Amino acid sequence: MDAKERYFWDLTGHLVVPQVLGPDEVATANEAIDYYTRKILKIGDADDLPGRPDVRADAVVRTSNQHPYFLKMPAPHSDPFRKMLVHPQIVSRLNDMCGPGFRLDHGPELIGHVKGVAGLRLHGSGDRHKPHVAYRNQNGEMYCGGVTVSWQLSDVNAGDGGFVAVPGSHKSKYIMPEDLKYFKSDMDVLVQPAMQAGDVLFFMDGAQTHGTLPWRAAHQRRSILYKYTSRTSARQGTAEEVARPKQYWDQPSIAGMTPEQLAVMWGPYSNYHAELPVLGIDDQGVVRTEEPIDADNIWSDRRG
Ligand SMILES: O=C(O)CCC(=O)C(=O)O
Repeated sequence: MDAKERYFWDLTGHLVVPQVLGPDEVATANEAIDYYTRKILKIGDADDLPGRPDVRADAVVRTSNQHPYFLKMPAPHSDPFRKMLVHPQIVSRLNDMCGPGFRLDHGPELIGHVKGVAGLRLHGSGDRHKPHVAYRNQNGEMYCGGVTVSWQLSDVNAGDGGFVAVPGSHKSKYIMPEDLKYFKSDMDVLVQPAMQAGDVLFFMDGAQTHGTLPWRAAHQRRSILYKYTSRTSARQGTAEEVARPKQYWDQPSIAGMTPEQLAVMWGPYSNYHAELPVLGIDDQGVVRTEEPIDADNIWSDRRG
């Protein structure tokens, strides 16, 4: 990362690096997505596939970030996505952004919106405060718990829609107004970066307020998103799957435990919903399990 990039990243919470992939590399990755799409449509029922990709007519408009299809496809189809995973242009920047030892937490996922597909409301920016994805800068060293790297495999022109952010919101001290969250007012603070196929977008996923505008262009959006974290952040992905005490510990360690004891035996992951018990203390001073607040479920109130 050079001084200009560092300044822009720290100031805004996102960064576009132009032309990381050449036209041939973009074409190869797009062919692999076409192959994947044909395969799914041949299977016919996307509901039967892990993660239930969102399919409209002849397009896969979104895959689940819990299921890294693009890393799993048989070679050579997975090759472009495995190269992207540790591309030198990504590694050099993530070493600065997240610190050495960064790792893939979940993804890669495809956002392949076609004209008219709805967006996703604004989210992130400390509501609720999530230390595992927050941004800090101390003694000139930056640290961000969650950075998403989004590879553009088709152009995104001004006004097309797609990724949108509130630059600087990772430093905001106030909760975002509801009108802004649901795009009822843009308050002149929203930016939808224009990008070309081959460009790469980095954004502070969780720290910066961001979301998705409905896709308005005639061509399909093709972004592949890799969700990285710093070494010790655990958001979801495999961490979520192995977090249950019976997976995370051996049987003798947890056999016969009370629900309260079991509550602290869950492995680390932070994008939990209602499944994870948390501990509280009741009026009598007794430790009890409580349901956590389901504050992360942005999908439950998706808006156009
Ligand atoms: O690229 C986009 O449309 C934004 C995706 C997003 O909101 C997310 O990955 O959390």
